[in-house]
Amino acid sequence: MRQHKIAVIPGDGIGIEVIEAGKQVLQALAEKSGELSFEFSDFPWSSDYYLEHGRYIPEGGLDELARFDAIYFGSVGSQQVPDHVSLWDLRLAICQGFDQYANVRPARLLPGVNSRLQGAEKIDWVIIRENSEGEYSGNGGRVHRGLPEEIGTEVSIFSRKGVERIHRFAFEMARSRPRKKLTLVTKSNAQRHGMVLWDEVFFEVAKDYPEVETDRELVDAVTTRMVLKPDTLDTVVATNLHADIISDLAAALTGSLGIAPTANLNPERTFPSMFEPIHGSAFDIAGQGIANPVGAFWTAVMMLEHLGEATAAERLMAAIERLTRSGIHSQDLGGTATTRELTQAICEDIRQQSDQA
Ligand code: NAD
Ligand code: K
Ligand code: MN
Repeated sequence: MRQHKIAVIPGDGIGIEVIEAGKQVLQALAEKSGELSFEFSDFPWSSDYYLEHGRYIPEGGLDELARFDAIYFGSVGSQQVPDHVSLWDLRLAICQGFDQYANVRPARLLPGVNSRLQGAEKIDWVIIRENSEGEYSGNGGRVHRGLPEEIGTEVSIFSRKGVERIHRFAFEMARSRPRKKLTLVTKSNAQRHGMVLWDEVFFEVAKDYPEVETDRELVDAVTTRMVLKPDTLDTVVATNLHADIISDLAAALTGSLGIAPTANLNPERTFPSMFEPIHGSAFDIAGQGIANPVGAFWTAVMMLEHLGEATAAERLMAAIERLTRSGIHSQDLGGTATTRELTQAICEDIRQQSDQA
């Protein structure tokens, strides 16, 4: 029996609903397999926890998390706490504490899902988001607070080491995919220091990957290319901020923010990696039981792949695709199915898959 210890942090809003759904699906996979089991440990770290305790992560919390094989995360963000507090004190504290510098965001139109974009069926992208530096390095400040002279700075810091490791990761990803194509996205015309470093290091690293075809695009231009020529992109590497934005666009072009998964990876595996749907707490639909759990399910596929459970990952992805192809959708995709109905349908599919599947 292969056992995986999973730290579960549902967080806030629909994060709680979709992660509960994801756990049920993982449990169904374990039962189906008979050789695989999950030991889930729930952590109540959320905005409610913060309002009660004054912090998102208790003393020694990261050390406790470090013992797990992976972290399954929902969302953090509440109307009672400023977003910059919740983001930095929980999600970014984990990403940075565990050096999860590679954020991987696949985008692909699932069968049976409608996109507003013509030609969206050609989308098959992996966006690699640098996850530790740049605009999110945490440097900057405010002086002359409250005065007309007040200044706020957001200092974006890139190190050669940080840039090189994300480019290497992106080249490895591009090489592992059929098209072996990597697009560098920066804004080096306007951001003439850090972004120029990105460009330079990219073409240095490219020399080690002659089999990977490369090109480059400015971040504003790449948004038009994503819409007008989606089939010309495959693997994309971009900074923390730029990739955050273009990956939400990618999710919308492939149907809904509710579908898209992501992995925050510590590629060296010194620390656990963290897996989450890309969406947030969705205040407008939280508590209604109608959130789309597919993003959390696809996230579970990425977590299974990371844990070396290729068969279970394939089984789950096949079940997700059969579900979307059948036309049973949640409201964000124009359907009426609830989170629970979609979860039950996936669990049922897994139970009924033939053992050869
Ligand atoms: P959001 O992703 O929560 O919601 C944006 C829109 O997409 C909403 O209309 C929502 O209903 C819809 N949506 C998102 N996920 C859905 C799903 N699974 N099913 C159906 N519809 C879905 O983004 P937001 O409104 O910008 O942020 C709300 C809160 O979430 C904020 O506090 C924000 O900071 C936080 N947030 C957290 C994360 C994270 O934890 N990684 C990511 C994004 C936003
Ligand atoms: K999330
Ligand atoms: Mn985002």
